[in-house]
Amino acid sequence: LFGVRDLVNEKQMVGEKAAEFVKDGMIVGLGTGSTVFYTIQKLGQLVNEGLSIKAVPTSIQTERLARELGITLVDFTEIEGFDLAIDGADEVDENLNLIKGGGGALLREKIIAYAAKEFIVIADSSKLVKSLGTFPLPVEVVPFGMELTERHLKELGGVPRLRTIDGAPFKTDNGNFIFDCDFGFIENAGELEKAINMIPGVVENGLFVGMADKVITLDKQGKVVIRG
Ligand code: A5P
Repeated sequence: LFGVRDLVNEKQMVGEKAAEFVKDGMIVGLGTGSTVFYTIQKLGQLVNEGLSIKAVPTSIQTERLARELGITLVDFTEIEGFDLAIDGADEVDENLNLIKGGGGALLREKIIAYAAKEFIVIADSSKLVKSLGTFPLPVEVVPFGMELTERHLKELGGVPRLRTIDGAPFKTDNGNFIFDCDFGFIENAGELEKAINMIPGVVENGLFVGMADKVITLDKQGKVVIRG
């Protein structure tokens, strides 16, 4: 359907478009992943040319990249919130609800998106879906009692799989684990988001419901469009 080359190109197009929304003096939340990579690179270039922003990264990976590019990073004691947060997504539905967390950074991403006046999502065309749920929903859980947490996720109708890397459990930047959960097509994302978060042991899940203000993506002709 989509060539890998085309998707890379799409990621760059939407990623760089998002950088246009960043204005001088803004406090910006920087997302994680291969799409926002292009936004961060562009911001690095703009900062080099004189743009002045303060940023907070949503992952260790993004922190490294931003530092390399000379973007000023601040911590939470220095700010009260964000003018803007920009991030990718794993799925985006027609109501601009999202599944995120494919890269494992969902908790920090959600904390920052929640605190942002505006949350802009960037997505290549492979991310656009009618209903959420083909991409397994990432759920971050604390290690203590994770077998019980897994059971409760099953009781909600999910099929959880512990995320692993090189044969060992994948650890998030927060020292937690991730269950990638197949819930089939998700009919009521808002309800599921809340129900999952009611399970003790769950830290957060990758459903972002009603959070995205804008989604920057491409139309069928490959032109950048802004929804929302
Ligand atoms: C990271 O945990 C995710 O939420 C990412 O935002 C998401 O996986 C998008 O990543 P890509 O831009 O690499 O597809």
